[in-house]
Amino acid sequence: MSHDKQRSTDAGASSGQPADADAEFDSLLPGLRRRDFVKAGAAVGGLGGLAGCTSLLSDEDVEGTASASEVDSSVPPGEHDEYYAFLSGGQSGDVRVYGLPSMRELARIPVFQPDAGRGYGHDDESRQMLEEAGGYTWGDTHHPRISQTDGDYDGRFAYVNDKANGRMARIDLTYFETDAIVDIPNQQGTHGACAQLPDTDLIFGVGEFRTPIPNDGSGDLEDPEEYGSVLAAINPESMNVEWEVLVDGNMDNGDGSKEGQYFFTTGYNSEGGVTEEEMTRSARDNVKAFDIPRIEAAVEAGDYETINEVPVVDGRQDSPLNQGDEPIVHYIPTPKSPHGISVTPDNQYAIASGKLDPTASVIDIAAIDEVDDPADAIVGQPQLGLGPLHTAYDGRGHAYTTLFIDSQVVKWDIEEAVEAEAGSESPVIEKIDVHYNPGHLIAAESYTENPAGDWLISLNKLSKDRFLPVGPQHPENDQLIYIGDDEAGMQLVKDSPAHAEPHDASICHKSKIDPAKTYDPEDLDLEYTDQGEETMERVDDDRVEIEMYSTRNHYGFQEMTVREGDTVEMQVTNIETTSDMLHSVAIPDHDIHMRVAPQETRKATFTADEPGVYWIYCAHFCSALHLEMRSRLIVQPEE
Ligand code: RUQ
Ligand code: CUA
Repeated sequence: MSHDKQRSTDAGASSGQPADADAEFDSLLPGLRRRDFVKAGAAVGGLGGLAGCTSLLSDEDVEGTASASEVDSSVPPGEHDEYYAFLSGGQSGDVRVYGLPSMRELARIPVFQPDAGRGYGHDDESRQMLEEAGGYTWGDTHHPRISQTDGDYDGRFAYVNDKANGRMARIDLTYFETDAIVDIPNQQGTHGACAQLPDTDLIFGVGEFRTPIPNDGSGDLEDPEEYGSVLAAINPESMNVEWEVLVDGNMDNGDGSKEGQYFFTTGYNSEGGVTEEEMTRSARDNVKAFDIPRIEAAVEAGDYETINEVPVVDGRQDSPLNQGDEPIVHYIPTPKSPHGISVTPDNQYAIASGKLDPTASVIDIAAIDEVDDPADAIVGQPQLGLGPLHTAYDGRGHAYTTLFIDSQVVKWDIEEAVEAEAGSESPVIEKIDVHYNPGHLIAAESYTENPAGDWLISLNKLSKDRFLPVGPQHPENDQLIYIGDDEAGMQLVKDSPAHAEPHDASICHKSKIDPAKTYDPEDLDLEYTDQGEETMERVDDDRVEIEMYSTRNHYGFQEMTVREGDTVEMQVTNIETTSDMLHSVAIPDHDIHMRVAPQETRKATFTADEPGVYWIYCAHFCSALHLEMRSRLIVQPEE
């Protein structure tokens, strides 16, 4: 079977969609027909061995699919994984925690959506947080990034964007729960998310959708020339937006340089178009390099306009702040609608993937401020394959880039790419087929200064025929690839079906995260109610306050009687000290499932608006007498 044929079977016949994508791609790249490219690409695949060596192999040798693997990825029953992987949940609005290399899903952390499994959005505090963040029932998480200190994961927090509603959330990694959400003013389509490194001094939200700013109907809504998008800098402690920078064109993904000076974003639609055709017209867009100290100096100097209470600095190309040789934003012309960008672990390069161009652009970070023509900061442009999207690192000088259209991951040599001619394929070491159409990929600790270099996950958008069919919506397929053996090459280890729709991930060694076993009551705002301290009080004509505990197998009150129309504030402490001994307060017909983990106190406020008897019960299976763990809520009819 020729490589070409296989591709069309893989990508075309079973779904139809990628074939269309190819056709589209052809139209975007006149002069480079897809088929020609695949032929050319075939010459450089195979197991090239060590960095930079590429061997010329025949078509047969480059199928690339390592179907079986000798790599031991087994994690026997009862044993623990080596890594935590945090995967975004896309339009499900959550972040998933996997163990690696088993790819077992250990937890789902709800972020932008209520989740009864964890009582999230069911108690007053989390409900209020979701309400104050806009009151939406969903979000679209793409880029989970773990906080760093000194260029390494510190295990304190993870941050993740909401593309749908322009928000950024923080997850506390002591409790593995969302503890803050900011609704970012002046920004729609918060896409890229990343920290200022090496110490997580700022979190950046990258605005993708161009809108009038402010978007309140006051300006000309019809004229796209009047639209803009901003980069938002968020304080990681207070989660307030400190400042924003207005730029030309769409932005997309982002990553920070390792020493804190730059934040990079890719961007498409420098054309400022509003239709697909307009957005893809020009052959070049740009990478923006935001000079953070200069932007902060401009804010300091009062060089901004306050819009929706946020200082907005003008970073457009014709801004006075961008004239002269100390611009606040460098616009580096890059082919064509570049998508992913990531900084190499040694901070030498920022690598942007071409998306609609088969190359990646290697930007020399030290050169950005030296060159007269920003284009000269690009020191390498290897030809990788079709639809390059995202790049990860192994810490041994190799880059790994997803090829969306080719359904492959390509491994290439970064220094070789700098030495080779632009457009050369010689930096390519090998390619491996993935199934199918990968978006992101992530290597263990790739975002730190010291990647681990052993495991890589390719987050594939389509799974098609890989699993039992479950109706028209298929799972995604996150594939585990071993990259620890340069001689043997990349080895596909396992498929892992995923609920819609992981985008990106961060992988962190287990030694860097220290999750709590029980809650520390000191960390919570609500007061602890021990056995014997339970109270039930009518504080008002129509308000009852209850404070009680829960333990195996009962609640502080066997029954609670209130009047129809009462507002009931029910606070519950789980007084268990044993890890994993959860209880909950499920109230039939009141839409409440309040979870209480050991030593945790939560409160839910509700209206008792229908007279009757409601059996409060515990929904976490806690003991043999779990079913008996109940209490009656008696709502007396109004007289
Ligand atoms: S994006 S599949 Cu939202 Cu990170 Cu590139
Ligand atoms: Cu407590 Cu079930």
